[in-house]
Amino acid sequence: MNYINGDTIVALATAPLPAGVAVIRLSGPRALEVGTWLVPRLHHADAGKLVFGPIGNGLDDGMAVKFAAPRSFTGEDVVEIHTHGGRAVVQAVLDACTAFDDVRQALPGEFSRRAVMNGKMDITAAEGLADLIDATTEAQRRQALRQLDGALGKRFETWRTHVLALLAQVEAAIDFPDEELEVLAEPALAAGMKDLLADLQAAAQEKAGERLRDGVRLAIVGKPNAGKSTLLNLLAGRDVAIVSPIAGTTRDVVTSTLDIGGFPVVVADTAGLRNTEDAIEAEGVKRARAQALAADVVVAVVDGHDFPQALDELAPLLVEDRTLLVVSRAEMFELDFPSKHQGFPVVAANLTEQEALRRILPALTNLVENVAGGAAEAALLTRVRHRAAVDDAIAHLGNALAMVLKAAHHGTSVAELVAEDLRSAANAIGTVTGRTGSEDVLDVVFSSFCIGK
Ligand SMILES: Nc1nc2c(ncn2[C@@H]2O[C@H](COP(=O)(O)OP(=O)(O)OP(=O)(O)O)[C@@H](O)[C@H]2O)c(=O)[nH]1
Ligand SMILES: [Mg+2]
Repeated sequence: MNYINGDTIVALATAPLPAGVAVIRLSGPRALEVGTWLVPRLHHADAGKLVFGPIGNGLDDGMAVKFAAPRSFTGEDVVEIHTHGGRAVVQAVLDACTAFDDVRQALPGEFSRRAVMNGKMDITAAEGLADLIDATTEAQRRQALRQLDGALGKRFETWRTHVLALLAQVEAAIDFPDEELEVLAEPALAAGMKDLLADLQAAAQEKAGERLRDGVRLAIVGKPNAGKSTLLNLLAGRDVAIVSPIAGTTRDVVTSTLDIGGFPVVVADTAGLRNTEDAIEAEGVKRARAQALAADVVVAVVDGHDFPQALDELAPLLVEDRTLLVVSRAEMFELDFPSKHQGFPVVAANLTEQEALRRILPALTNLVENVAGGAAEAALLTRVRHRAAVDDAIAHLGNALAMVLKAAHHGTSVAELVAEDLRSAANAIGTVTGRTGSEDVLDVVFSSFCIGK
């Protein structure tokens, strides 16, 4: 099925059934008519005011509210019907709605898509809304809410306005061919392009927004029997991985998504690193190294008896500002371990005791904050889509700048080409908010949303 904007759409907007209450949302030209047919008391109700009454011809008793276009979430006429959250109840109401001509089940993200089409919000805000619904940690919630409030959209709009201002300067050169070279040689033009390029390049370097949305990747590595799986279970608060005194227990990568200091972290426990004849274990060791290399944060677990010599072998996997050393079996030693080793923070603990968390968690939260911190306060790029658009704009703007600089030297007539690249840069940036671009962009963005959003 395709998105057809003239249709009236209907879907369950609340959680999977059965539930205490279900909210069914109708939006489109026939929403008021269908809603009023189902709940006649809506007829004389004020917009935005709940009315109580029978629903359909004896389908259920419940409440309903109407919003008249354009003052609604989607910008169209909208009716929301609150029923009891039983599967049969909801199905009966949906069936009653879709029995009307031109009323159909909503497609994924179609309510949000219509809100964007009708100018109620831009695409980044709709993405923020989807992220807010999916947010599982406090920092994710803050980032999503900022994006929903339009902070990221504003950032992209500022960039676009900047490109359009540059474009206006270049178009002046096209309009007055005699002065073309002088206009292009205007220092403010190249300087403006360089500034914007630097801004976009800095944004393309940001990883925190995406990490916060998708989860920081943390790998636990170390030699066999060091206590890696014990640490994962300690962090998770349950038995995620098998723990045993036999070296080589963990062979596969075992992951668990946890909330560490308000940040979502995908923790990967890995096979102990050693040379082994066992083909399966060897594959596990290979995967462990790959995990560590791809990780944002590495936790190296070292048995106190092997500290610090066991670290020599791990050295290639340990990165400055991204590594925590955890010394296990610390209870077997009288003397304290140093708090730093080769610049890496060290936490020594008995990993079989809950108490160890008190020292490990703050140290881990620090590292995770290095990766994803700040994202909740600033309007950072949160999706590959955003980064791809910025990269695209950088390429076009870079071309334009190169031509402007060359024009001054070689005196070739390039204003048209420069303008073309600037237009492409503006378009690339505009696709992120939906200011430019085709409906295909909307299709791609909203198809990953849930039905009812
Ligand atoms: N006394 C003590 N025992 C620990 C500590 N940490 C882990 N152990 C024990 O050490 C053994 C090995 O722990 P695991 O967590 O399975 O070790 P691992 O690093 O995952 O080992 P592999 O999966 O084989 O690479 C288990 O018997 C744990 O209970 C600690 O801090 N103190
Ligand atoms: Mg293990």
